[in-house]
Amino acid sequence: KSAALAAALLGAVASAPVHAQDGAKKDFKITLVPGLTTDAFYITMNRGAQAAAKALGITVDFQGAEEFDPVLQTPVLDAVIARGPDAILIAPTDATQMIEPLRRANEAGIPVVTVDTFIDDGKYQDGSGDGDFPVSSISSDNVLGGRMAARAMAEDMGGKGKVYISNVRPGISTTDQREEGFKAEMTGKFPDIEVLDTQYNENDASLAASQFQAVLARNPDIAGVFGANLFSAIGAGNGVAGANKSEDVTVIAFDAPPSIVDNIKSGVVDAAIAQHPAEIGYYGVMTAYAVLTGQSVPTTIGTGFTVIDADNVDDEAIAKFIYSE
Ligand code: T6T
Repeated sequence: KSAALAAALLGAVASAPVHAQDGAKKDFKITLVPGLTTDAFYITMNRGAQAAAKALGITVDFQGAEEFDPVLQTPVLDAVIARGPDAILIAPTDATQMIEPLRRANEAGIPVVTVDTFIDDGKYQDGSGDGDFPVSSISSDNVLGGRMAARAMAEDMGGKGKVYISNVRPGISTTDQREEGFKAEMTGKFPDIEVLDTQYNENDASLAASQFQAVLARNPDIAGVFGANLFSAIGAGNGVAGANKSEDVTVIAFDAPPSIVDNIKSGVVDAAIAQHPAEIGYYGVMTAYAVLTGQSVPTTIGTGFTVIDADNVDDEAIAKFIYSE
């Protein structure tokens, strides 16, 4: 029966009318606007985007600011819109503040796909919210990632002790969701772990490191730090190592640049929740291409995680999840 159904479906595909846009322009130009240009996470995302561009025979360029800041990202975006690419992939640096700048792209007829971070509630094309217009959101499930970080931390700490989250700033969809997931998991499943106030570091690893010293001074029994993104995690690791506290303090990192991998090998970082940024870039470009060639697309695409720790850090299968620089 199922063979007959499959044959019927194949027949239907084979006899489907040729899409009206086949034979139309295909040498599309897409711009990828990262959260910032000098971040291994976005550099890796661009690697995936370039792989997709090559497969499709189209062009993707990478234009961004040097810091993760909506005030700096907006003029970059305006300049990109003025050049009129066929589509924009963007990691918006603030869920609310980037809605109006991105509306200008939409009004200029340029399809917008958000990658990594999102605007508004991240649920697009559902008829609700000011930022409903992007065609798709391609990202990690950051609430889940935060929960995974909490589980890794609780396991390493034996389920009890004081911890805090080192985070960038409120208003960023990804890092807000990681914090939400981390706290929900700790509150719901690990009642003997106390989560202290979050320390916001403005994406500055040095500030994140000095914040560890300050938290340690107030809480000599601090037992864990969750670095909720690459710079927070590098700072947390440096702060803990600088205070000679690696034996007593569990560090869980979000993101997996080479320096965090080195810190796992040396025992400063206990585990990293690696995102799959190359997948985000690859599927972001594929999604934009689908839209440009008249296909319908999923409004959200979720990419996965790989947990890296001392047990698997040297495995061959892990190497492809270490970010490029
Ligand atoms: O963690 C990533 C990204 O997912 C987040 O939105 C911002 O920070 C990073 O780029 C790492 O620095």
